[in-house]
Amino acid sequence: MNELGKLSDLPQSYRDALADQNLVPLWPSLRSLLPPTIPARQTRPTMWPYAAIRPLLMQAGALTPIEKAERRVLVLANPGQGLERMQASPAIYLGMQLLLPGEWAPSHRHTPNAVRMVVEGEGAWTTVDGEKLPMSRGDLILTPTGLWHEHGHDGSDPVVWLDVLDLPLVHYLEASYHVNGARQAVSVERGESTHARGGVLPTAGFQSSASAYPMLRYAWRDTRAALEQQARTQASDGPVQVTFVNPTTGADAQNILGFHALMLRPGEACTLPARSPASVWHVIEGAVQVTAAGESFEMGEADTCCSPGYVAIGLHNRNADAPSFLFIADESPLHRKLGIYEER
Ligand code: GTQ
Repeated sequence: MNELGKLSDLPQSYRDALADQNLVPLWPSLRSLLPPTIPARQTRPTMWPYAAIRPLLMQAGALTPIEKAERRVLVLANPGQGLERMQASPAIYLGMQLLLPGEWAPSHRHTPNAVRMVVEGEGAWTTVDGEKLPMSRGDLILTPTGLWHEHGHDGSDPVVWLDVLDLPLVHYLEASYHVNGARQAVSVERGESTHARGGVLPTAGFQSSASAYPMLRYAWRDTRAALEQQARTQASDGPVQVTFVNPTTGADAQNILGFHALMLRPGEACTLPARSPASVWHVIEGAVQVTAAGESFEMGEADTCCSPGYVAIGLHNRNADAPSFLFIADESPLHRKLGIYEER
């Protein structure tokens, strides 16, 4: 490839004259902005073992009362991006949030979209847009952009969940802000919304569903049953995977990040093709070896890892006699909407 001129090839007086006018020559940076064949990625394959997070999160519970935190979260930061940037990948923020019995994380709404993947504990709930959603291990709770949400806990043991937000992207767009609100009046108790089951909707008005986000809670019991059902009917030539979608439109559940659940049959191993979006992998049940960009992680329940885009992902169910289940978050809706989605 043609060697391009460097900044140091230019006389200092010329560089100073450019800078004075807020001008920059392109050619010294052209190859790093548009590298050959494959993008440069700062996202480093990284694993965050739950056994390491949990004691530090419980310490945060003792050190910082909820009133002093609003959201008591340890952020899973990618060292390749720099810890201070608090991002797992270009568009994905991950946090492990702790709520202790009796605590309340007050109502607010913000521009970034969030979801919660419940990791541990019973008795907590999130109220989203007046709908009180119970939180149990493996449940996926949506808090889409602009919707009021608050968290509470009526149980007796700590509750922990994984927050997944598109905060890094929205922040990069200079569009990230929040608004605080009063405690919400609950209009729908215990997550029993009319959209609680995919495929059956209230007849009245179903063609013009008022809500852009008709389904806010995806119970793990139902997701797991869907995976097991698919495993029975799908030939065993690849892992069984489902995508969390908006039941009214069939589109991705949220606009920017995609969410999926994957089941590996007992002992199953596979390689997923290299895809352009970065991704996050979280073990809901079982034990899985995840391999990405030359790194291998032995992941047990509640462990989380991430991978940059454009690399193949190897998965190996370490249980020989039981299935394993993963929750996946990725940047695929964003890549598809931007027209940059690729599989290699
Ligand atoms: O629970 O609303 O991890 O607003 C980061 C920002 C959680 C939340 C986070 C948030 C929340």
